[in-house]
Amino acid sequence: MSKIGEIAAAVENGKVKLIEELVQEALDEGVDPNDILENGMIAAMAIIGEKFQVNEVFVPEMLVSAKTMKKGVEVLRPNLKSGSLGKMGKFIIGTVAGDLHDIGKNLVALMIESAGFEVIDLGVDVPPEKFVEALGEHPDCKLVGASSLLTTTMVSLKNTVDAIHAAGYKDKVKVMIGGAPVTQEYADEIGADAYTPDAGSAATKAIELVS
Ligand code: B1M
Repeated sequence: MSKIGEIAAAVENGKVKLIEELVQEALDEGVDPNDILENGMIAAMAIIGEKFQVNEVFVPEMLVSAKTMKKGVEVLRPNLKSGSLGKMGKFIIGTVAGDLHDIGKNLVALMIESAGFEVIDLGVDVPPEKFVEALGEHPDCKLVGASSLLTTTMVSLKNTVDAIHAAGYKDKVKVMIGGAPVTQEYADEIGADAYTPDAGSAATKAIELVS
């Protein structure tokens, strides 16, 4: 099995103790960190999602896979970074109210940071008013990112955009949204400024929005 295959299998099977060593070995062998992320870890999480849908795995297994992926990303982190911290300005990010998924949000945060932004991460299950509060604490911040992984929490994206606009930030702050069930169409419908499908394109879009 290839190294990437071994990494994917470790995430899929929740081999928390093995993952750091495997990722380090792959890096030492010169495997591209983006390849490890996309074709190893993200691909494995997609398989876990499919298995969950057909009752082949359950929440505890999803949790262990998530924990494994997080450990793997920590080893990758220094290899994915490139930009100099904060030169592009601030970026407030969070997973919206009612939603506890944070792997995608963390990857977006990592890529945004790599693009040179200072990231203010509000965590998961973030109510709209907390996004607004953070903007009050960081008046120089021009970008907010909100993530949703559940169809049931997409409405929280709308509530977040509405709250930011109602607080008077419509012309000062751009809101970017994303997450597996989110689409460009939905972004247009709720008045978000941008939708991007993945972490890499989120970083590119963030740069575009402040340039
Ligand atoms: Co959950 N879960 N989960 N889960 N989970 C999904 C999302 C699901 C699709 C699985 C399935 O049924 N196939 C399904 C949602 C179905 C739906 O809404 N239609 C689901 C469900 C149902 C649930 C629960 C309700 C299960 C239950 O309790 N019965 C529950 C809800 C809890 C809650 O949030 N209130 C739940 C719980 C969990 C765990 C806690 C066990 C765990 C999360 C652990 C954690 O995050 N710390 C978990 C996991 C791991 C998953 C799957 C398997 C993997 C998610 C993931 O990390 N993917 C997921 C299945 C799947 O996604 N295929 C599933 C890897 C990650 C890199 O991708 O997050 O999509 P993703 O991020 C991508 C892009 O979406 C994008 O960039 C990222 C990287 O390129 N992106 C953005 C994300 N945010 C962005 C923001 C942007 C731009 C791009 O701009 C700001």
